[in-house]
Amino acid sequence: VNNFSFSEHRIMKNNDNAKRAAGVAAANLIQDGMQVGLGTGSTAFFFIEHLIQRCKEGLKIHGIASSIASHELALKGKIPLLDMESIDHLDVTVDGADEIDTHKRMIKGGGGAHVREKILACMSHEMIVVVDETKCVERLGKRPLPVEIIPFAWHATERHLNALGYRGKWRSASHGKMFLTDNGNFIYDIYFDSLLVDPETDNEKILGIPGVVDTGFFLGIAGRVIIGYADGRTQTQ
Ligand code: A5P
Repeated sequence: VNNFSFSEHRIMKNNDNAKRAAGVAAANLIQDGMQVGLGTGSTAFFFIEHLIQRCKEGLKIHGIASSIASHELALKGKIPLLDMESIDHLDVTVDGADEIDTHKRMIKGGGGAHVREKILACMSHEMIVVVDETKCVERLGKRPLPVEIIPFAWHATERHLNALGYRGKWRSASHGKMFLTDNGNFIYDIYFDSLLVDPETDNEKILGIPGVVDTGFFLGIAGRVIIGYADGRTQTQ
């Protein structure tokens, strides 16, 4: 039996207590029989970790992961996993965010997994968002907006984005190579000059460019938001 402890393999970071509190609270909402979308990132990690614990204690669920990393984590923890071809809806998806505003609009994709994350969230009866308090903002746009782009179109798409006034940087992996998503695409991170007034319009403009697979905007998708604090408290909105 692989009796692993995830936390032993990670370096504790500043917000880990807050992230863990949110992740654990979300995992405690999962009920027997649910089909659950598993998010990606350091906060979703704590959710999956606690869900594994609950499954070991007898919780009966099925999961489907939004990234190869989360799939491997869940597989290792023996959460029974589904594949996309076998499902047409999910009860709930639990996932983190890079930023979330007062209207529950989000920027996601810091880990480059936002396309699959959005697919699972939109198949779900509810997307539960788990964040530490630093992710909560009045207005979006301080963090870059990840845009997934088909490699064939990278040059044309960048020119098109720039012509519309969106400027950014291609995400690189180690060794200076282009970062590749789980879907085999590139990520262009758009940096905004000022906070966003109308993310819906920005989203439509960017999505209208051929070569763009999807943006990291999640607009009108979030259900409950569980905010974790460093002292272990959580607040649900
Ligand atoms: C993954 O691509 C992202 O959408 C993450 O869900 C988001 O970046 C939040 O990640 P953290 O919980 O690690 O901040």
